[in-house]
Amino acid sequence: MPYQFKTIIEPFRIKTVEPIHFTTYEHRRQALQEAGYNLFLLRSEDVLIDLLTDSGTGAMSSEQWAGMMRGDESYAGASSFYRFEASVRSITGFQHVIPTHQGRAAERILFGVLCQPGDVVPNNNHFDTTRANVEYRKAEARDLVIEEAHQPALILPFKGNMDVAALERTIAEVGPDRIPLVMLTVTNNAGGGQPVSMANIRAVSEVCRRHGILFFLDACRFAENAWFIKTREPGYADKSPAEIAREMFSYADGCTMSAKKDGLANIGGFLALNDPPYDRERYRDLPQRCKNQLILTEGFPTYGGLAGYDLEAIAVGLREVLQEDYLRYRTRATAYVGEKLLAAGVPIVQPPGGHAIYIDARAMLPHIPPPQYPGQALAVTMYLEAGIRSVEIGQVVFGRPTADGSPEAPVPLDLVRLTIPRRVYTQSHMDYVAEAIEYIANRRDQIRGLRIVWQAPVLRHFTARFAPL
Ligand code: P70
Repeated sequence: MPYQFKTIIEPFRIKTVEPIHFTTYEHRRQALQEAGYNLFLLRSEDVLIDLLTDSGTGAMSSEQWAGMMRGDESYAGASSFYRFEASVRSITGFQHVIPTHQGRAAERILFGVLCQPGDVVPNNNHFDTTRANVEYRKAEARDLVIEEAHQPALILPFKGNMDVAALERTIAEVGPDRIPLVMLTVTNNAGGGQPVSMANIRAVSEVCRRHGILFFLDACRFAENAWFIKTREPGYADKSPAEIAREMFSYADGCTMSAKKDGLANIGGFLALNDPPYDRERYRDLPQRCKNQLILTEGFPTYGGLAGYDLEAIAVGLREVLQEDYLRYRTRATAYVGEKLLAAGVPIVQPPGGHAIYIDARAMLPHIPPPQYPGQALAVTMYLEAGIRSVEIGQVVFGRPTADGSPEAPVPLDLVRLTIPRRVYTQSHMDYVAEAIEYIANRRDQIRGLRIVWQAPVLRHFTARFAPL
């Protein structure tokens, strides 16, 4: 037997490099002040290591760049579209493939066509734009993740699962007529990047079918979810990630997708669906009505707001993301950061997710109450001390201001997400991140909370301005 080496290495070598920018403490202090302590408002040149998001920030492969040269920029019927459609169909099995400029455009089209005021849309956890697009239709976005997901330190293989009994109760209470669809977000981004098991996907699908309700996956990180099923769920060890992904999609009627994540592309997304199997008035001609909306705001159905070369990059990326070498490295690289932080005594959401490590800021900074945004305070400190840009996923993203200016009701978790772009940073970058966070953790008592001085009525985290307390 040949020796099995234990070190999991990056399954690529680097052909193009991009400099990153070192700045002084004083420069960062100034930049923060000008940005109103909102890391979204920083210039990227002022950031050393950018862990704001894994969305659109990945490095493309030589095969993807080669595909881009093949891009057919015809307005209608471009060959790039047919390659894109074939790739999406082979992975998802869905009949209708509608390209969009990113995930939220697919959400807006789907919810715009399906949702009416007073409806309820259950999900394990809606992510920010998904919730906003449901609420924009005056429908309720209801989170039904299992109770255990609210205990950050608890280790469970599938903490992204939906509470199926809670789904049954919701349907009984609201009535199936007011539930246009049920969604599952794989992996569960708002809840720590935790996966959903195949058994849970199947169970949710069965409930939906029994009540004649459409079931969609928010599939942004479907490949990472498939890998966790392969490595954690009995019966899947010998199946390929592609086979597992295909089974995941087989239980759903459609999906929304941001190709900026597991599409390994810098822009793009899609809505893919089958003809609804139920005879309900609001499902009539659903794919066609989605395409009509697409033409109104995104573009003709064979490009949907994307260039031909974007469609090519996605077509190739969707296949590369399912390669075992890639997924083994991807999940290992993320877990590596988590293990280093745990060893330094930093509380994180356990077990490590696929695309990010989530620091439990409420546990780390117990002296800062939720209405003073402990996650934002930690994220700001990480930038100030080390030039690292992370993102708060907690009170700032999901909290809502009160009408009378009294303290906001606390949301379940205050997390800071260290989001790892795909195929971009090396192990030494992550060693630096871990060292910086350990340094900050040792001085955590000195961190103070913030207050919001300005906020937009929806998706406030992108543009809000803060002041230190
Ligand atoms: C992220 C970005 C996007 C997203 C998602 C899920 C589960 C849909 C979408 C929308 C958003 C973000 C958050 C903080 C900082 C920067 C960006 N998630 N569903 O990083 O897709 O962005 O293509 O419209 O995670 O998690 P799209």
